[in-house]
Amino acid sequence: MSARLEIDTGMEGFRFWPGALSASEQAGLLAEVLAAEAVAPFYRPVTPGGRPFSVRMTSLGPLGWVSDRGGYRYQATHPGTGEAWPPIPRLLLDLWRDLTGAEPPPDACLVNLYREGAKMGLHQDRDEAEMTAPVLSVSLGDAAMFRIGAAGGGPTKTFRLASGDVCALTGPARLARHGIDRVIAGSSTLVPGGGRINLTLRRAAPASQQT
Ligand code: MD6
Ligand code: FE
Repeated sequence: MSARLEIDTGMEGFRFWPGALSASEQAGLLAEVLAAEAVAPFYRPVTPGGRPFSVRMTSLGPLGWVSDRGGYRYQATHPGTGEAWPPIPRLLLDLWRDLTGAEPPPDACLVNLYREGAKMGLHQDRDEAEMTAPVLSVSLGDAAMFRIGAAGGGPTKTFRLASGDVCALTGPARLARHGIDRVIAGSSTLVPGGGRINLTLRRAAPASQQT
């Protein structure tokens, strides 16, 4: 296990641990995600307005985030197969506990797959019942330019997220606006077929609810 050293982002509540996952941890986590893909295949959701995302998505855990004509929500089953989502890998649950210390543990892990040209517009993560719980993000594969700014608007900052980097939106940054401007194709060989995978751990159901 590599050291998990936090750096100062200059933004209160935006926490960043570059290189938190060792090469073997990254490879092990990727293998679990690719195995889960057999049960919960990546698919391209559409926005409530009907526009397809350029990012492919799936989820792990009791709940998964979905978007369709009906809006954004968390649900217990994959929208394509109707099956329950595969479990959240142990490494991620341990990472959540070690880095955030937050209780209860996460009950949803959104998995984003960025192939060539995919990006994600500025957004807020606000579909969770517990908006005081952090959102913890793990990056695998190609590096990406992550843009983040205050919830209310104003200037943004850009951070390069590389494979094995972990960051979190907590406290005053929990509702920060953020997105992925671009992925730097070919900057990593980790993901078969190229690209970037981002995993975000959340607490989607109320803390009082058993998961
Ligand atoms: C991504 N990340 O890195 C998109 N959300 O592909 C997110 O949308 C995100 O990095 C909440 C907290 C941290 C994040
Ligand atoms: Fe987000």
